Amino acid sequence: MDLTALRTAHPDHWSKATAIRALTLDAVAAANSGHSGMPMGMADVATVLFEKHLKFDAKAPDWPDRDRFILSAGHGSMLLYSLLHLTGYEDMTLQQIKDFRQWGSITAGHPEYGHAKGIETTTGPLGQGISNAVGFAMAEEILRAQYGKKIVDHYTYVIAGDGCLMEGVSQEAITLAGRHQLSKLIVFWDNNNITIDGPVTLADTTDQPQRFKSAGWAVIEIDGHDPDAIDAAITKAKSQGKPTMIACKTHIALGHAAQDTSKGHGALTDADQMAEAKAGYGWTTGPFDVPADVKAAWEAIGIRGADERKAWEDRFASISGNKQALFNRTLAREVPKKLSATVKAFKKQMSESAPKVATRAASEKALEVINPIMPETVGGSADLTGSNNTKTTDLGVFDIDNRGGRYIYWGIREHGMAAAMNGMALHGGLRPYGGTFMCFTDYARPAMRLAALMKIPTVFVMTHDSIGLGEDGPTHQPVEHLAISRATPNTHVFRPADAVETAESWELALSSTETPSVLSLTRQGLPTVRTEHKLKNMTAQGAYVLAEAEGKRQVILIASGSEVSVAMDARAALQESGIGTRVVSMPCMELFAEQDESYRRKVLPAGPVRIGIEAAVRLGWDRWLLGERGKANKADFVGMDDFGASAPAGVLFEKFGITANAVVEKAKALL
Ligand SMILES: Cc1ncc(C[n+]2csc(CCOP(=O)(O)OP(=O)(O)O)c2C)c(N)n1
Repeated sequence: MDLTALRTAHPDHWSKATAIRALTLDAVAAANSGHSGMPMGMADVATVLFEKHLKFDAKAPDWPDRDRFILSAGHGSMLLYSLLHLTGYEDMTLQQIKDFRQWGSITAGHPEYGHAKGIETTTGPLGQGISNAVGFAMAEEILRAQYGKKIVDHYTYVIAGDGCLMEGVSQEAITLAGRHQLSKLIVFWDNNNITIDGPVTLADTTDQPQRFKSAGWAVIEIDGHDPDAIDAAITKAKSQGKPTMIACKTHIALGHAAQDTSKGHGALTDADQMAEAKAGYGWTTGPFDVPADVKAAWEAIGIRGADERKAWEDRFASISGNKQALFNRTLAREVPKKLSATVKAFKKQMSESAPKVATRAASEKALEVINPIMPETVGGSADLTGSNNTKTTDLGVFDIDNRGGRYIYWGIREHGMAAAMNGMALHGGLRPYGGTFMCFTDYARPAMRLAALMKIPTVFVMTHDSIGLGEDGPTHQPVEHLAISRATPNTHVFRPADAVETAESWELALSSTETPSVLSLTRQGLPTVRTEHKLKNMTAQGAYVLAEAEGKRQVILIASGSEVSVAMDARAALQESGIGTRVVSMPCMELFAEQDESYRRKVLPAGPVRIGIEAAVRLGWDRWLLGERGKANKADFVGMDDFGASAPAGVLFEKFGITANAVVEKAKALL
């Protein structure tokens, strides 16, 4: 690579891009870890994007109509941190750059949403960012349909590397974006042919441009170090009428001894080689020292969008007060005032009519009354709409000619759906929920984990939540999935027992501002156990006394979901034998764990025999059985300890011993 030619042809551009390269080298060297090569290779693309195209205002980073910039190749975090620092984002100080990857800094190893303004999503797990971006672009389309182009009109730009494109989830994302002609999604592929183990060709020889084209994208191929070509490509990408992939041929670790090698991917810390690279760039200042004129040029880029932002604010002030209030409310993730009353009325109706319904069907009924009052909900399913019961009558279907549609046919793309839903939640203004079978949380899990880590309230509707799904068999019957979901920090797992608890769970999931929810719902019909109407959202406490013992309390049965009615039947039998039995419904362990000790003690007092009942593995239950004043010789569990089987649900519950009789026997054995 002839650096001198690049430098002399575009001196201003060169010094700005070099500032990114120099800061990256310095920060990685100071941390003695990190990834130098990717920011050094993509500095030219990023510089042109920020200088000429990205609509943003570094002084107003939350401007809702800003373009979104997503660094899918999150290991190149210093690219993003350099850009934010150079353009003048207030929180991204030089000290933060110096503290790259250190305890307490906002400059984590990989960009983390919430650490600093301008980090639109957490990336690092490859493939997530580009998949989030599809959700960002869909959100933009939906909100543009709702508010008009004057208020919502922005692009989503992504930098993705070979790793992102090799990950399976990227295929789901790319084909979705192509199908929906998301023309405001522009992806830069850092085509450097290098990964950690060596050249990409060690493991992959995909023709990426052909791959994108066959998915319905426009593709532009350029030299990723030529600022004119980059500028022209972005301009062209905006007029394609479909998503565009700009294949940028780049050199990883440009100008360093490790250029074009897999060594260049990682931390380049050798002092002599660094000095040599900087000399080649014509960069003469010391570590972390950006010349004042270069910093000033970057800061001018940082405020380039200020006028446009002010004009947007004027336009926003000119729309109706109601629209403004809705926009602000949904952006703040606040629920409408009507939600509480709507859920209460629904609960009353359910308690009074006491239907026998599957909780997936109850969920649909609840959504039928909630969706019309929450225009921010966006539903969907990964090709299981009729099974997940996620579609309600008023949503309309999101499509090329119906951008205001609020239901998304995600296709058989659980992972892509979950990641795109995260993108929608991150974009702001929408509350996505999407369904698949509980067993396939495995397919969505990397994105579910990131929702929890990012503190965003994505809702995962997971139906067919146990052997209760019956004949589809053990391939489809979750046994370990509740435990896995519950093991994830900052995740609420709701397993409602009936239509009333289902509505309460929805109210909590849709009111959450920082915690994703997993709604674990049944395929099979369940009797209503909450036959007495209570205004209070009982699920909010995580667990509560559903039926009190008559006479001396000798047994406490704790159950969730479909097993709450099993517990109620067991209680009836135990009471008949003169054994006072309390039933605790436990729809959400995490919320119960958050309650005061005094409330938990009231629900689970010391003394009585305790039996947990759940058609799933025991993992996670021992806190409630042995802990919380429980005793090993007075506790037992009725559930699954192996995979299920293919048979009618009723037969399975009998054969696996999840019955009222089994509970009664265990209780008597412990007394
Ligand atoms: C899901 C996932 N798997 C593995 C990794 C570890 N990893 C980080 S970067 C990388 C190689 C990525 O190659 P590429 O995207 O070409 O980046 P470049 O070498 O150009 O910096 C790998 C395997 C990861 N971050 N995420």
